[in-house]
Amino acid sequence: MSELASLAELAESLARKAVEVQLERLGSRIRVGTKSTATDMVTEVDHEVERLIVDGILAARPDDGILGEEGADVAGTSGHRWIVDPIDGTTNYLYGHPGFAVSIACEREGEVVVGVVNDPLHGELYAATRGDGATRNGAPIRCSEETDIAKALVATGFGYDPERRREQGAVIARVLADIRDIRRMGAAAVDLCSVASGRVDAYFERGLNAWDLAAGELIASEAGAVIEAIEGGPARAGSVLAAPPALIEPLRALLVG
Ligand code: LIP
Repeated sequence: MSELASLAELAESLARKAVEVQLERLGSRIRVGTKSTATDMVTEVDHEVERLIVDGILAARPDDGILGEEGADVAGTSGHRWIVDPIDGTTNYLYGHPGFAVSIACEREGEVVVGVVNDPLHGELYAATRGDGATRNGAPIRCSEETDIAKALVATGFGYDPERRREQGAVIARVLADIRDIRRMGAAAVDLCSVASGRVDAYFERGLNAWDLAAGELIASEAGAVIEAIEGGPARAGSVLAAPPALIEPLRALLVG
């Protein structure tokens, strides 16, 4: 088995175990805390799932590095680093609302080469290996071929900080009349997989972290989407725009206005 295939196999098996715990604890009484603001929630299940994934990675690959949303920070010596979001869409998880997932990516020498996003309530496991395309539940997926921005269904998200939300709301008010409609799912990893499968035509958001994006960006790009920063140039955690080639510039023009 190639190294990429064994990394993909490990990511997929951990993502399956992770959603078993998510579903087991869904709707049960769980401890909840807050992070950056009173609405930026973290649960004991976020921590439990992250621990499960970290233990699984170190058991299989003890020299790898790990970066996790809930604090995992392992340097590693192998040149490989895993980027983990145990529950992307924690607010949805707490409400039992569809649109949460586990997101696991593996970087080799700084480049993401494997990505898995497992969305339990939709029963969808998305996966990609760099250069090998993207799949949903094992079947190949491709992004939308929409070319008309006025007919584009666009996903986006909002931060937890009130000032940032005010700015993000103003952007929506500005672009809404020039696109088909907006979708707000509540989890960047799920949004990027929606772009990858053509469930939406495009996605953009500011102010995210590497763990929200790493796996989803590889899946969307392997499905044919272009992933860049909203202002242009390579995508970065603080600014991401994902769309089929024909929609990138028209959507950028609306967003940077
Ligand atoms: C979420 C992101 C989402 C964003 C939310 C939140 P979390 O991550 O995936 O795109 O709009 O505000 O940041 O906090 O659920 O891991």
